[in-house]
Amino acid sequence: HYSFFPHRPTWPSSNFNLTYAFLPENQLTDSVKAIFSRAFNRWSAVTPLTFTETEFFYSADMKIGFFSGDHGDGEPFDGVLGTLAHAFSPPNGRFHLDEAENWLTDEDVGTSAVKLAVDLESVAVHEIGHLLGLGHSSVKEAIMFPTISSGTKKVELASDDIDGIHELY
Ligand code: TQI
Ligand code: ZN
Ligand code: ZN
Repeated sequence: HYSFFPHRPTWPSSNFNLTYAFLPENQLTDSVKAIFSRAFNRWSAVTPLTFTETEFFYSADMKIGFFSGDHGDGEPFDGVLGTLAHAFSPPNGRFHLDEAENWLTDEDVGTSAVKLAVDLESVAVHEIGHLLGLGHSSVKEAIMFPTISSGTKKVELASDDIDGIHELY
């Protein structure tokens, strides 16, 4: 079953049209940005929320960046595997990914790297759930279930995820 953060934080109804931006220093390719866009679309399809990319990092509601090790928020990344990414509860908007992971993007499908790789879109759909206020779920099919196998793609919201997000928005 789905869960929420303590005190059930959400984005306010005055701000359902949310913006997101990528850390400029990361210089992500359009195909990597498209993966995040698809992940946001999974959630906008089932909520009144919209997500629009902006180039203005500092004023964006949600800020996406790849970092390695200690990056100043008290939650250092740990190299390959372990923690892959983290996102904070609303209305914080920070979504950080561990630069050290072997991120699986559209280009790498079928590569031998698949074994230790982590599917970027799957992690993005999960972390966006956190950005919107969902905690973890006990339902193993749910995107918000706190385990994913290396190299696995899991991007479809389960009915449990949808029930949870409908309680918030
Ligand atoms: N990062 C954890 C996560 O996002 C960080 C975390 C632990 C957390 N407890 C939390 C975030 C409570 C918010 C609320 O769950 S992770 C998975 C999964 C991680 C794990 O790197 O371990 C995914 C990131 F679900 F597969 F285990 C993405 Cl998809
Ligand atoms: Zn961080
Ligand atoms: Zn999680």
